Amino acid sequence: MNKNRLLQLLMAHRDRPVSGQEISDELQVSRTAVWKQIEELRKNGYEIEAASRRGYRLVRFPDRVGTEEIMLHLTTERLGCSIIYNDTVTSTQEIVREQAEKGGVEGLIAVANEQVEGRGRLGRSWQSSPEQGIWMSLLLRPQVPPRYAPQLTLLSAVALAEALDGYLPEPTAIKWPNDIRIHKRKLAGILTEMQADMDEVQTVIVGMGINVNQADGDFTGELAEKAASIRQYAGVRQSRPQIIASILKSYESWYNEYLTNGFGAVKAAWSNKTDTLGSFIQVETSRQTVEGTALCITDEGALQVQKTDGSIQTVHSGEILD
Ligand code: BT5
Repeated sequence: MNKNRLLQLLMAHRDRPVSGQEISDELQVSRTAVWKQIEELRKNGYEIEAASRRGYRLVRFPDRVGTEEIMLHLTTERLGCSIIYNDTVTSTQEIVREQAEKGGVEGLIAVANEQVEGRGRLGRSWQSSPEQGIWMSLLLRPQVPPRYAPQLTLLSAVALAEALDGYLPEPTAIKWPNDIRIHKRKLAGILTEMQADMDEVQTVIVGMGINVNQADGDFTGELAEKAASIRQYAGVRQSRPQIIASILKSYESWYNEYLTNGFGAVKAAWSNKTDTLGSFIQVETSRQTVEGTALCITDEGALQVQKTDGSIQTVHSGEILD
């Protein structure tokens, strides 16, 4: 018997118990097989209530981000079509890179419960402790010129921010290029890594790190002041597989829009959702620190800054100092 079909059935009837007979009719298996599978699910951490004679009711999911748990919530067509779950990895970026080299399909994702070498941009590290967050990488193969790669970074921020807003009492804001913040604290970060030849992008690996269930006191050191989790604002623990499904849904719809109609709608949505534009900022680039008012993003996804002398400088990558 396919365990997913049993889970899907229990999911669809979470408001009432489903009898063993009903399950066995629906899935065309014996009642003993149903009972065995229920036991198997319980072993995997699903809490299933068995009311005498009335049947089974799914009460609680395990807090796992395994393939099966994610698939239960998925409503996408392409993104998440292949899911690689590992309990502990160095970095999910590495898992997707290996798959990309072996010809992995667009939409493939790698998810881990813990990363021991989670990384941010420019060699920085990303704290990815077990159980508490979503550490996920997505493989894309967009057919666009390499100079458009920053557009995908901004697209990722829009898709992620929009999905996370569904779990929070107040909207998030994007800090250029791709930090998702609430009350100026970092809730999520995005790392976009690209492989390209002269005129076309081969693969883009989008890494997303989202703080989900950390409680007060779980962020230490520099993160104590800078980081936040969804739980801290929503007040209760959240289901990580459900959030993953929401992110992929939002991502798929923005990605389809981008591939069909170009960057226009993404640019508008990003500009609406950022708290960077209009502010006086200092951006550290690899060569210098640029100071001025953040004006807008260009059609290629770079940031335009108007300096105090009135001149305008375009910044392609860098870090805005707080
Ligand atoms: C980022 O870099 O924000 C990109 C983070 C991407 C993480 C994902 S997780 C899945 C995939 N696998 C990986 O190995 N990485 C990706 P950046 O803008 O450079 O920000 C890094 C800075 O954020 C650090 O220097 C810290 O100050 C801060 N930071 C580290 N861990 C954090 C956390 N859990 N929450 C909030 N801030 C954090």
